[in-house]
Amino acid sequence: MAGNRTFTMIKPDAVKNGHIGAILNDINSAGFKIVAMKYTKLSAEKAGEFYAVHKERPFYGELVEFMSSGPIVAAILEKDNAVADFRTTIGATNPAEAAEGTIRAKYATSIGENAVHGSDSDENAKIEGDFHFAGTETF
Ligand code: FUP
Repeated sequence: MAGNRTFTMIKPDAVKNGHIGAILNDINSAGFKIVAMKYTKLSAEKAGEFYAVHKERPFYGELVEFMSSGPIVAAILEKDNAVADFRTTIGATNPAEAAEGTIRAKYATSIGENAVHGSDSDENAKIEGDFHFAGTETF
């Protein structure tokens, strides 16, 4: 059965470009409830740990540098079928391929600086949410 929680980050590009409010509004309009949220900044070490699965990929160094370059908004979201529905809401990794109206189509600038993260499985949603939030910060 599909789980009802996913994890997201509003990435440094979208924060810097002033899109936090618009993106949170899109998230709420798509039917997601925010059950945890914080405005924070990842150290290079923490960003490297978060994206360790991509360690061997050619873009890993740039990805870690970018994700630790400025503040982010991290959040846990709740909705039926959260992981799949949120990936539909954000659109394809490459904003040039993201469907019209999706968050990445509207706010992302490139495949590397693509405005938002969305977990790709229920298992990773749990791991990623636990990476950023204590149980006492989740409601
Ligand atoms: P997604 O699940 O859509 O976030 O995409 P991936 O897990 O494939 O990639 C994670 C992050 O790596 C992307 F958000 C941006 C970065 N990336 C690149 O910089 N270049 C690529 O070719 C692919 C991904």
